[in-house]
Amino acid sequence: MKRVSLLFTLAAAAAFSAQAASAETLKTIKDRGMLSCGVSQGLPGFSSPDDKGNWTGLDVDVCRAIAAAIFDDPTKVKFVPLSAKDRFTALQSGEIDVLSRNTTWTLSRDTSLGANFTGVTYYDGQGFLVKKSLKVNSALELNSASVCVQTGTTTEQNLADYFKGNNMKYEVIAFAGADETVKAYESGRCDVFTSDVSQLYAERLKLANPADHVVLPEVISKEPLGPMVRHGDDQWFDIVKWVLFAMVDAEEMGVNQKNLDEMSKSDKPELKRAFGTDGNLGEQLGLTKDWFYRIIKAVGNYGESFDRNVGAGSKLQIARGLNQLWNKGGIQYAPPIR
Ligand SMILES: N[C@@H](CCC(=O)N[C@@H](CS)C(=O)NCC(=O)O)C(=O)O
Repeated sequence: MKRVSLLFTLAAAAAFSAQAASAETLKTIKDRGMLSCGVSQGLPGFSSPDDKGNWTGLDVDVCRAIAAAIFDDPTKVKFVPLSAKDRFTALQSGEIDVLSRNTTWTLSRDTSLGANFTGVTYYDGQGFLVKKSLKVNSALELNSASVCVQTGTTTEQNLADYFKGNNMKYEVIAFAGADETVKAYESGRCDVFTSDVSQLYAERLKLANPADHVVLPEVISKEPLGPMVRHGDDQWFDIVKWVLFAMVDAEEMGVNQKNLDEMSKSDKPELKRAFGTDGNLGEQLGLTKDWFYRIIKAVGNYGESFDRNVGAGSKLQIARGLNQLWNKGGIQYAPPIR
């Protein structure tokens, strides 16, 4: 009997200390009064600042949605611009609470960085941008090309695989930052610029004459992009996961920024659970009952964020494609809020 109760006490203590440790990130953020979010150094549609330092983008919306869930205020975010090379160290060191920076989920990143991916905000793939004047129609015509690429990316690795796999030669010209890479391409230091396709569209907008450049049809890799959190705080891991899921589920349930107030009064069981008028799911996450309302009020559902930042309502005009909801022909799918 004694032994059993000792074991029980030990188990309870372990559970308690795990809970205490797990509350750290949320507590740190609340004490600081601000979420620290790692983003790119300026990638239109995903994360870029305007001339007043106001950040927008699909990756930025994830940060704003998390801040809204915690503080009911999407402006309580400190954006930390990070190069591809420096992004993981910033997460490991605790400089940022979450990395939301067009980062591809791979096995080695998931296992070797002391961090976890929390979901997929954008299903991407790698492509090539060339000048139309080069008269190239396919990536398979790029034998002996010089290719501009950013260091510390999956892009560098896929580039090697693709050229090797197709018995083609190439010269790599690598840079640490996106701007340098694109400038080098524009000034003719290389024939090709390679990156995630969404980024090719985004970076093409920065060129003097975007219409002089074409994205080749080949997509040579899978680049599921998503936010990352440090290992060791499962509550925080859950929060970041479910903020993203809330945005996707809201779209599926037909909840958007315009009809939010009306929908929050609905009698539908799934809506009552999401809005916290039935149960306490938000509190189970360590947030408040109205967490879902706060998120959608701040950034809208996933589809609204997609359209505004990279889709039909944006300069990028990217089609939903794979990023459409699973029941509309795409693969965006979130577990149920229940
Ligand atoms: N998704 C790839 C590529 C990410 C990446 O950093 N791509 C460059 C290509 S332009 C970029 O976004 N740079 C933006 C920046 O450095 O701010 C990865 O996770 O490694």
